[in-house]
Amino acid sequence: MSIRKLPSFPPHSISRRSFGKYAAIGGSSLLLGGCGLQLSGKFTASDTHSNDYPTVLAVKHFGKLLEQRTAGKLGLQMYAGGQLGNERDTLEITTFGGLDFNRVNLAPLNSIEPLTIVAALPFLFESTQHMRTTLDGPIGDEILASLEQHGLIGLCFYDSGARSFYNTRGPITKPEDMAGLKLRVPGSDLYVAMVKSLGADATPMPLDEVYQSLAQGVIDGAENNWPSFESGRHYEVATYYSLTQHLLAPEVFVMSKISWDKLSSKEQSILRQSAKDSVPHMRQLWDTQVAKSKKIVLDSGVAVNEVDPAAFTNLMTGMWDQFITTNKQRELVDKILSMRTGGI
Ligand code: GTR
Repeated sequence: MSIRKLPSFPPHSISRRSFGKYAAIGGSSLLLGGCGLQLSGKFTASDTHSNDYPTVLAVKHFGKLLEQRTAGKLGLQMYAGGQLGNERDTLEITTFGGLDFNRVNLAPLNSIEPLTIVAALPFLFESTQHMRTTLDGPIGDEILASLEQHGLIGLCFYDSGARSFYNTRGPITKPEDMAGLKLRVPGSDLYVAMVKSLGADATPMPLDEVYQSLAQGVIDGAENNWPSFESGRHYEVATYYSLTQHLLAPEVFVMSKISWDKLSSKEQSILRQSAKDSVPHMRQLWDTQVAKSKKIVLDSGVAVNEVDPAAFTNLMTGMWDQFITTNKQRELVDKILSMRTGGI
């Protein structure tokens, strides 16, 4: 009798809210059975963002390529807007094969796989180009491959721009301005430490709770890129956006290893190639969306300010060593630094 090794997800229970959403589309019994939903004969995919967000459009584009290249045998049904739950919950469901695909940020993977921490370090990438070149090559492939032991097939990275702080109180120009601010972060110890290193308080919380928490004063601010700041309507309540640009961490597109293992090797290679081919398309969508979101935010009267990055860089890179604890992580960080054109 063969015993299937379960993915090494850290202790966590799927929230009742996510489980309810998931069960509503017929997933509860399948969750226990550990096989993909395959409603209407199609693979299922989850994304926290709304239907017109670049990550969602890119995954749909991937689905079309897959359908064309397999003469309609394989296709995809997207559940956008967090319909099936938050990223952490849906990731766990994906590892158990209850969902076939998931597009998430690196943050929820940080507690699962140490190599994902590398690409999520603040002020590591000097530019979008540096991030793209690094992750398009062997370093990116190594990080994606590290997910397999956790029940996930890493397919590709997507752009996520630069994350900066926004809040309801006033402009942040130096770390001292952040003292006492209560800032939302995704559920990742790395993010908590980043915010603490600047002297603010960190509150981990799923993305879909941020708008209301800002409006009710439960938190003073958060950090994210232009498109998320805009599409979540956070700019309507947090009217100060301070361009710290501390993180250029990418998004990741993953597949359940359980679903993957059911495919022939020919189908697997078509699928992998289709994911890679969706990346240039996503980058175009992304650049267009950043420009659109910027305009909406600026037109709304949000006070946007530049910062002198030096003080932020010193404090935030000062905490790298807490998280870079293995030789492999160190090796990748050193390689990434050596690929900077502006020097280390
Ligand atoms: C966005 C990202 C989401 C999610 C979100 C967050 O930029 O696209 O996947 O991670 O940030 O802050 O939770």
